[in-house]
Amino acid sequence: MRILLISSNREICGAMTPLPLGLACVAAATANAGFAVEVLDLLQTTNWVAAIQTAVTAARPDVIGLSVRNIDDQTMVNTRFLLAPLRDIIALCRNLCDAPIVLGGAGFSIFPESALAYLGADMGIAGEGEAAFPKLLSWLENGRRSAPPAGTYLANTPLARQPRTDGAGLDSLALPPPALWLQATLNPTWPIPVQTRRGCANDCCYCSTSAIEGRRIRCRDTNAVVRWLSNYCQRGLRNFFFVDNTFNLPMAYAKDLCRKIIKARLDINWSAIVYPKWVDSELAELMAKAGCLEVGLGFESGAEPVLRLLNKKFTPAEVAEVAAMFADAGIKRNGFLLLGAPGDTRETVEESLAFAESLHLDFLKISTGIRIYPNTALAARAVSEKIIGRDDNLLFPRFYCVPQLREWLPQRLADNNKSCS
Ligand code: B12
Repeated sequence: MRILLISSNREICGAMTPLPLGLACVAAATANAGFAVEVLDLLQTTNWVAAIQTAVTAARPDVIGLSVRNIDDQTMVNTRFLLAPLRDIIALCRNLCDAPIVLGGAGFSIFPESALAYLGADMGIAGEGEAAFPKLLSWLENGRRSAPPAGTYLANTPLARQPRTDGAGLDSLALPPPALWLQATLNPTWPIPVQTRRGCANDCCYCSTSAIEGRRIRCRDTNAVVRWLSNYCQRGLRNFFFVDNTFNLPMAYAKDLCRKIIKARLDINWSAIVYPKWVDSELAELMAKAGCLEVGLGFESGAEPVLRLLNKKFTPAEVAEVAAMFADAGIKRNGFLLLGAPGDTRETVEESLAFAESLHLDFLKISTGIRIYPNTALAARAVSEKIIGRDDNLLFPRFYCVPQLREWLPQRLADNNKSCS
């Protein structure tokens, strides 16, 4: 069977542009299972229509796999819904060939039923695709004679929510070599995404990660990660982004990884996302020595009662300690605030803004309102507070914001900007 895998994301965000690592992982696993695979990344093309026409004509696919990453930009004011252009991609594929279209990816995993219905594809897989996609291909190849493999959602077929399909340890899943997914014309400023762990058990009340990666933390062998990184270095690529939800957890694993990167003298630069607790100065220093230039610190609030309602396990004092450790190690800190969260009042918002300022961060992103994802504690709260209805289709972005702050927050933040300029 010939398989064409298309990454549909066309959102370029400067030096942070996310190359499609997930699709590349699925491609590597599919090729290893004996299928003929071609990968098309629409980010790395200038004319997506021509690129799809050329790829479909050349590959003559029996199945097309399409990754669905972004649903929207998670911004409450003037929200951008990013799924509509995918309908055009699917329509074009349908015009060019009869291959069934299979969806997968982070955005799809959060909304399998509603994304499948909205996009009008044939089927989809929620969760990780390395094991599930080749199984689905074999099922299609064998004429769909048995029940579809676990984890599959079929169009127009009401199914119970499918079980997660990620039983395997990460070391049994292939890592994609550069040639499989990076074109020769790759923009050298875009970091190569690296994933060393999956799963997060922190249960922040609004977060969708457990729908995408599960709650169980699974780690890849650090030697394999270092070998993988050095493959990219050999191609002259030295700029990476660790896409792990929390680079610092488990801390012993993070230290081991940094030590091995240092020992291998890879001479790389990278950024990572850090949970602002469970960091010590040894870890911050090891990260700096291993090439970390910048960390994202999603502390979201500076007010203890709000942090508790968000189900954060840290206090503002711990965030300040962690921020200082990274500054001392020479690592830049990007902070994130989510205002209008459960429990927020004008006073807690002022507290959070003052707290963020006290950290002397290198960059601060302030969001107002929190994107509501299905099956989260925040969604249940939003239903009970009548911010959303029980049956609202959350594929179409809805935001939690304390009603009394909805009007005031944008004005307050505009004042903040004025006083900064
Ligand atoms: C790291 C990250 C970033 C980094 C990316 C850095 C980089 N260079 O790659 C940064 C900070 C830049 C970023 C930015 C944004 N992000 Co982001 N990001 C993530 C994060 C934490 C990890 C993504 C990742 O790389 N995973 C690793 C790979 C291996 O996994 P994967 O892609 O999911 O692939 C697996 C499966 O999904 C599946 N699969 C994938 N493709 C396919 C295809 C088929 C056919 C099949 C069968 C299976 C399959 O198999 C793969 C392997 O198991 C996710 C949350 C999460 N835990 O997933 C959010 C996430 C993807 N981001 C999200 C968003 C919204 C954004 C932004 C729009 C935020 C903003 N307002 O700026 C931007 C968009 C950027 C852009 N231009 O597209 C949302 C998307 C959902 C939504 N509401 O749209 C997520 C899910 C977070 C969330 N809120 O839930 N992001």
